Order: sequence, then C-alpha cells, then structure tokens
Amino acid sequence: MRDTKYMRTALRLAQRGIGSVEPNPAVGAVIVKANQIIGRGWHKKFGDPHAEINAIEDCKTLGSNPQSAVMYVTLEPCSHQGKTAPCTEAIIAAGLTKVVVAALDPSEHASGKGIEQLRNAGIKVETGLCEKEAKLINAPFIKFAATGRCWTVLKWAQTIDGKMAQADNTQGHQWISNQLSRKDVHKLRQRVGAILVGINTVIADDPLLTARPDKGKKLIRVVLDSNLQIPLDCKLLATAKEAPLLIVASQQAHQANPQLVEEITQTGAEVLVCPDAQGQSNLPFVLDELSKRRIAQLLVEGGPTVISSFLKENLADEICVYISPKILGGSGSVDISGPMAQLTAGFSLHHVVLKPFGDDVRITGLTKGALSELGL
Ligand code: AOF
Ligand code: ZN
Repeated sequence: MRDTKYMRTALRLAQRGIGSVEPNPAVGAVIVKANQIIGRGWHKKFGDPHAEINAIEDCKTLGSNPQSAVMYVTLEPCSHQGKTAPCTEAIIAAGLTKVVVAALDPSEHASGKGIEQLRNAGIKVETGLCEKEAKLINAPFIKFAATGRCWTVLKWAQTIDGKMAQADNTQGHQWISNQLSRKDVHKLRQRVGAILVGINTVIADDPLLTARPDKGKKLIRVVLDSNLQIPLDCKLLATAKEAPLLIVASQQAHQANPQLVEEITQTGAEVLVCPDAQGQSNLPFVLDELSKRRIAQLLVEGGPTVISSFLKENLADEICVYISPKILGGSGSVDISGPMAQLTAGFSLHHVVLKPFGDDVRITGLTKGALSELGL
C-alpha cells in the first residue's frame, strides 16, 4: 500500500514535465527512508537533469542523506551517457539500497540495461508497480522508443450537432470552442514535434500552426496538399523561415508545376513529394517520413476529411475532442459526421478522461491500436 502511495507521488511529479520535456519522457522520482519522503525530483525540461538526479539533489538541499534509502521512479533509470551522465551511476554513488521502477524504458540505449547495472552493483530492483499508469503518462515516448513510429493525436472542436465551423464566415474567423479550450490546444501543441492539416483548412482558416506562447519549440508544420493549391500569400508560407513547413504534394502536381514549387521553396518551405500511391492513401508514407525525422508525436488538427482518413486507416493513437454546448443547425457548416460515416465499423475509446473548460468539455481517449502498441 505504502509502495503504491510513493509511486503515485512520483507519477504526479512526472506529469509536471509534460509539455516541456518532449520528445524525452516525463519522469518522476521520490526517495524514501524510514517511511518518510526525503527527496523529490522530476525531469523539468528537455536536456536538463533527469528525475533521479533531481531527487538525489533534493535530499542534499533538504539536508537528508540518501544512503540506504529507497527510490521510487516512474521509468527505468538510464545507464547511458546522453546529454547528462548516467542516472545509474548517481544512484550507485548515492548509496541507495533499493530502486522500485514502474515501467521499463524500451529505448535501444536502455531496455533493461539500467536495471541490470543497478543489480550488478548490489542494489535491489523491483519493477512493475503502477506500470500501466506510468506507460500512459509516457505513451508517445514508449510507442516511439519501441516501434520507431510516431504517436498520432487527432484533435478537433465541434458543436453538439457535429459542426466544426460557422456557415457565414464573412465576419472573419468565428471560433467553435471557447478561449480556455483554445489555450489548452496550445498546451497540446507544446507536447508534439509536428502538426498536420489538410489544404482545405489552410484555404478556409489561414492558420499559423505554431505553439503559443512561444517557448522556443520549433514544430514542423505539415500540410497535405496533393495538388499544390497552397495560397502563396498564406501565413504558413509567410513564416516558413521562422518555423519549419513541409508541403506534401503528389508526384504529378510536383512535376506539372516546377515554377510554383520553386516559389514555395523560395519562402523557406520544403516540398515533400509523395510517390504515386496508385489511388491508395499517402498517409503511411507521411507518417514514415516524419518518424524518420525523429518526430515522436504528431498532432492532426483537421479538417474532417483528414481526421476521418486517419481513423479509417487505423492510424490514430489518441483522440482529443472539444465539445462546445451549441447547436448551430443551418448556421453551421463543415460537418464531422459526414466523412466519419465512411468508417465501416464503430469503436470506443479507452482510458477516457473528461475535462471541462468553462462551458466546453474535452474528451480524450486512446484507440485500441494504441493500447496494443503500449502492451496494455
Ligand atoms: C529524460 N528524463 O528523467 C529520464 C530519462 O538525452 P538525455 O541525456 O536527456 O537522455 C534521454 C534518455 O534518458 C531518454 O530517452 C530515456 O531513455 C532516458 N531517461 N530521460 O529525459 C528522465 N529518466
Ligand atoms: Zn537518466
């Protein structure tokens, strides 16, 4: 019982890093001696010291000695020299006698090596406590480390009657979700390495697709634009030198429009040519390409056709929907239920979390495919 309580504390600490540590994992650690927590730590920011190091440092700051204490850590400690020195060495040097680990790290540089090193040094290691919770916190990291394929999140906002926009947009852009929900979307953008939309979204909304406020994160902005219809005066192209932009075009459109390709490239954007898919979807190619570029997490922000394609092809891991308590009826347009009707079989989400944002409600959940990738 006590063990679980300490690990849950470490899990809560880990969560503080979400949005700042990616593509690395969010990790938490607590150090316990004589039934007292004597040090706490978590990984705060990409490139900064790991959770274990911060917990050992915290003991020192608080004037306690970690010698003969037990560490509860949410992920297997690293044993490799990365941006920081191996945590296993620090754990051994601090004189801890036991380490309780929630989830193993499936990365090539880890996968059991950290645990082996601790055991070889005579430290008792237990694994698997709160493993499910630990895997869920770091689901994108675990999938990417284990499979080399990026975790895909589909996000959209809709009214109760499934509308994603106002029919009349002569007044400029009118939002479906409220300001609190939109702020939350920017937190989600901080988590991911790339963000993807279809060309219709670019034409209708002229989005910027950056994470705001700017914390220095350079998301790759991806536009599915088979026929190269991107307006040359759009905000995405205007900012292509400041934030990476990838325009995904068909081979045919690329060959037929050399001048246009040149103009797009001149802005600083990259045109990625999809090999002729013979009428098949090009999404697997795009996901492969992003994974090759070490993108561990992709956010798909629509519109409805693109979202439905990811679902139809079983390429989504996580779904995040903001529902606004409105019924737009005839004054709404862009109906999510239209393209969704092409899904031959329905399905339910797993590990669902509901969260209110003012009057809006956010529903998040994982697909069955995601669960099997995580071994849950
Ligand atoms: C983290 N934070 O608290 C732990 C990690 O590039 P580095 O040196 O920061 O090492 C990153 C790897 O270290 C990461 O992929 C994971 O395997 C391991 N553990 N990483 O960022 C942490 N404990
Ligand atoms: Zn480490």
